[in-house]
Amino acid sequence: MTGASVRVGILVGSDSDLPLMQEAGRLLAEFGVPYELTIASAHRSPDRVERYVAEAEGRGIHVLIAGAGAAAHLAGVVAARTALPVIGVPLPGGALGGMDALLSTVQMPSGVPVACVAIGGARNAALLAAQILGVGDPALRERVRAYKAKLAAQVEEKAARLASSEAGMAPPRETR
Ligand code: RP5
Repeated sequence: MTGASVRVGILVGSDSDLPLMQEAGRLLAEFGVPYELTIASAHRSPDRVERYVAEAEGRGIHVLIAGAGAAAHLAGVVAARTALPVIGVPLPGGALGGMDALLSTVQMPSGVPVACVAIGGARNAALLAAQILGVGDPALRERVRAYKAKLAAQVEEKAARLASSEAGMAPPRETR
């Protein structure tokens, strides 16, 4: 999804991050949030990152999502260059299974916040972006509310299914 009305810019450090981070795009599309996805590496192409971030606000982007693995400095570098909210997604795949990316993303110095989601948490990043945009967009906020209501309904349904199965039966009184 691209165009003049893009509201969320998703950056990934490498094309190897795409399969996971495309999930964020899919969820934004479900919410009807125009987004774009591009590759820009804090280490391999710092000029491209800087250029993208410098232009983002002027292009109407309101939230930036940065997904990277290993020594994941992308979200922090983006946050250093903008007053827009930045959501970092630490990605697994490095030798440390994402712990490296998690710590690199979350441990920002005071004054330069990154809203860091869980390792591989691309969907939550999209959801958080939608919630941020929803502050000024009641219709979008309603769509987020409906999404959460659907999650709750799914839990109710699963609990009901479990309760009506043998495994979900209350244990006999004497074993409690
Ligand atoms: C990071 O290094 C990228 O975000 C990616 O997760 C990781 C490995 O990149 P490639 O070597 O697969 O391009 O900068």
